[in-house]
Amino acid sequence: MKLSIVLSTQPAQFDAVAFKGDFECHVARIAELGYDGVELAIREPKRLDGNQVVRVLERYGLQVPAIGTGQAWGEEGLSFTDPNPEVRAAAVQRVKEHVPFAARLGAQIIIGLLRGMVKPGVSHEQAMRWLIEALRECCEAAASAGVRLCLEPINRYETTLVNTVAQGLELIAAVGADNLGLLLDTFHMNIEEPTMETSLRAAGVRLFHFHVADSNRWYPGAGHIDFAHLLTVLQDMGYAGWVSGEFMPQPDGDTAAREAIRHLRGWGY
Ligand code: LER
Ligand code: MN
Repeated sequence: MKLSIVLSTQPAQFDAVAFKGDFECHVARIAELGYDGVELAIREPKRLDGNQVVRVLERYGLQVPAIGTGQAWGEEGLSFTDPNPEVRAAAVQRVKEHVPFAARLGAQIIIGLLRGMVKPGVSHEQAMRWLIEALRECCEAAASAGVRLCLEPINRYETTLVNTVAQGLELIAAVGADNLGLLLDTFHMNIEEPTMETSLRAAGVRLFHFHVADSNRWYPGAGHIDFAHLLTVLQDMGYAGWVSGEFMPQPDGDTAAREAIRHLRGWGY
């Protein structure tokens, strides 16, 4: 099973990222620890020196399974479900701007918090209609470049839109695009799903990407989630995607990244 870890290409507020800051130094360390890839968190692709990023990744032999887009929400407040149409359009535009670099890297694009949440004065139904429209437009733009989108169900304390796997699958059916699937994250699943195994199996072939953090959002092995069991389930499902570490830099980023791979590889996957 291929393992990656989330790495931000610029400083960010989101704290469940083990590595932020000096890009090349972190890429070198991630490769040295034995990871196969890095999941890049990118706020604004236009401001990124893509050639430089690719050079560094090639130098250390790392792949990029997915690009995270949540910083555009966290730092700029962009979302698919904002009552202001200009903000919604800017969020869609931002995803479209991720497509060329994602295509170059062979990476998927993650839609996490960029979907937004139900804002005051907006009904849940209206927010869902905006979300479906936005996803259709983004999926169409991505499909022409052969890029897939991963919608991440996120726990109720972070958003009021799409908290569970069942809601994620309903949304995918409503959007009706073959290149839309789910990113499932053990931290959110531990809060929202009755059992992780049943929900993983329900996602089935629509599981495009997988985030791992333990129950406390520390590295796998620091809490009470049974990762040996989950990896067995993924294998049994024929999951051919990546397992990507998204956890807090606790007690520090380096220790967290080292302990995560030791724990996950320790089961022989
Ligand atoms: C992003 O992948 C995530 O899991 C969210 O919790 C972001 O807040
Ligand atoms: Mn996640």
